[in-house]
Formats: sequence, structure tokens, C-alpha cells
Amino acid sequence: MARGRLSVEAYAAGVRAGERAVLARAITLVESQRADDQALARELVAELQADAGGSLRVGVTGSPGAGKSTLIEALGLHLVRDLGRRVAVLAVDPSSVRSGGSILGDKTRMQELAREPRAFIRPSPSLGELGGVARHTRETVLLCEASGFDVVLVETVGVGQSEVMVAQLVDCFLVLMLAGAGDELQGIKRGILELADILAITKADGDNTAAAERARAEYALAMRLIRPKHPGWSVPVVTTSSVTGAGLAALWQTVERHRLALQSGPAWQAQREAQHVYWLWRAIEAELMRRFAADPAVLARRPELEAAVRSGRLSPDHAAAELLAAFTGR
Ligand SMILES: Nc1nc2c(ncn2[C@@H]2O[C@H](COP(=O)(O)OP(=O)(O)OP(=O)(O)O)[C@@H](O)[C@H]2O)c(=O)[nH]1
Ligand SMILES: [Mg+2]
Repeated sequence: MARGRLSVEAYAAGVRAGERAVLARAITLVESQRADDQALARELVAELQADAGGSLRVGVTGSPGAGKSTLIEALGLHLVRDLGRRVAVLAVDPSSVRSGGSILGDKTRMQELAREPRAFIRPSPSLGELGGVARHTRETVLLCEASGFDVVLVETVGVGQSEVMVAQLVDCFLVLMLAGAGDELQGIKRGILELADILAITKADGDNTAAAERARAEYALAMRLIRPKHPGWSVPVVTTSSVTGAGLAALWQTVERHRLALQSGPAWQAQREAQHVYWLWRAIEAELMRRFAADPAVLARRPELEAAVRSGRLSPDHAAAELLAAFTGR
């Protein structure tokens, strides 16, 4: 594929026609940090907005090694081969953001799914801060939808803020738990459980089958103590094995049941609307921070104020007020 940019019309036509090479280039454009690319990307996203929104967006999170990628591949193959769906797989990966590398691992792990013509796999962008990566992932979801994918799966590691952001990108948030990992019912994972729409105990196979069933029962009890995210939807706890395939079809039926439950009332639309507003404010925050950090008056006072804060001569609040005053000129 030649380098260089297409026109907005050419990107939009290629994306709409389902041309994967154009879709991939459009995503690269959306992820670009260059100001001229960003302006073009904004136009493209606006152009395709009306074609987007039609997929079922599912977030998949869980601790490192919980089996997210393996489950996504197995579930993706089920969706593509048995149910005739078109599946896009995206990732928001804070560790790759930190290291500046890309998650090659996931691409190689999902080799079988990657070969399916009805699947599209895009690893996490390797540049930028987490908020930016998540914002771009949101736009990538829209591009995939405009390209005809009707299921979008987003993988993220549940170790920090990334799962909070991914929860704001998806309709259904799937949390994976390992049996016997020592974190059951200890409250460590409370924050993540509050985000869950469905809980799956993974690797329920072989020697681990009984432990997984026990964990399922324990989590089912624990979930009763968590404030429900949507009234009328109590979080199901299921077991899955990506090795034997047990529970995967049932898991997908549960995802579809969640969709129907939300769509039978105002919850589905209300959630998407609240997400739009959430991303409006993330975009404003990011742009304000960019302008603030580049502002000459701020740059001029920053070293002196940071030094004063570091040495304890000035409180952080006081210094912040001075820098903000320098920024706004008041
Ligand atoms: N027995 C068994 N092993 C599994 C299953 N799913 C995944 N594994 C193994 O668990 C390990 C981690 O799986 P991954 O799918 O890479 O886990 P992940 O959550 O994506 O990990 P990170 O992306 O590194 O956070 C791999 O060695 C898998 O082969 C399963 O259902 N059963
Ligand atoms: Mg993974």
C-alpha cells in the first residue's frame, strides 16, 4: 500500500465499500498525531457518522493472562463461522502505551481469526497517552461500523484506568476472572465488578473445571452486593473454556440477551448518549491540556513555580492558580 493520504471522499468510499486496506489506512489516519492528519480524520469521522452506530460493541477486560485474547479469538470464530457475523477486534493496551511497542502478541495469538475474511483485527496504537488511545479507539469503532462490521470486540487489561475508558466505549462490558487466582471476594476487584455487565470465569476446563464452578457460585453471590449498573439487569456469572469451547455460545447468547434487555427500555439509548457526552469532555480536556502545555506564558512561569512546589515553598494549589492565571491572562 502506497504511503500518502487519500481525499476524505476516497477514504469514505473505501470504508463504506468494506475495503479492508482503506479501512486500515483510515484507522492509521485517525491514530496519527500530526495536526493536518487530525483535521482530515475529523472530517472523515464526521462524514461517516451517519453510517456508524449499528454494531454491538463489547468490551473484554480481565487481569493479565486471564484469557482475554484467547476468548476473543474463540468467540470471534464462533460469531464469524456459526452465526455469520462480521467481527472487528480492537485493543486498548496501556502497557503498550507505556513501552511504546505494539501488542504483536495479540495479533499472533489471534492468527486463526485474522485469516477469516469476515474478521478484522487491529492491535492497539503504539503512540500516545491512554486517553488519546481510547479516544482514537472510539473513532476506530465508528469506522469499523461504517465498514459493515456488526460486532466490535475491544480488549483491554483491567489494571488501571483503561477499563474505565473502554466501559465508556461499549454497550456491553464483559469481565473475565480466573478461578483460584486469590482475588475472589476480597474486594480488590470491586471497582471492576461495578463496571461489569457479564462476568465470565475463564479456563473452566481440565483440572480447573471444579474450581471454576466454585468461583462462579461465589461471584454470583458477591455480585448481589454490587450496585446494579442498569436497573432490571442483574449481572450473570458464567464459566467458559476457550480450549474446549464450553460456554462460549451461551456467553454470546447472554450478550445478546443483555442487548435486548437494554433495548426494551430507555437504557440502551441513554447509555450511548451519556457516552457521547463523556467523550466530548475527554476531548475538551485533551485539547485544553495541549494548549496549556504549549502556552508561552505558562512555559515562562513553569520552571520557577514547579521548583517552588518541589521545595515546599508554595502549595500545589497556589501554583496551579498562578499558572492558570498566566494561561487565561487573568
Ligand atoms: N486451559 C486453558 N488455558 C487458556 C484458556 N484461555 C487462555 N488460556 C491460556 O492462558 C494464557 C493467557 O491467555 P491470553 O488469551 O493471552 O490472556 P490475556 O488475558 O489476553 O493476556 P494479556 O493480553 O497478556 O493480558 C495462554 O497461555 C492461553 O493459552 C482456556 O480457556 N483454558
Ligand atoms: Mg491479550
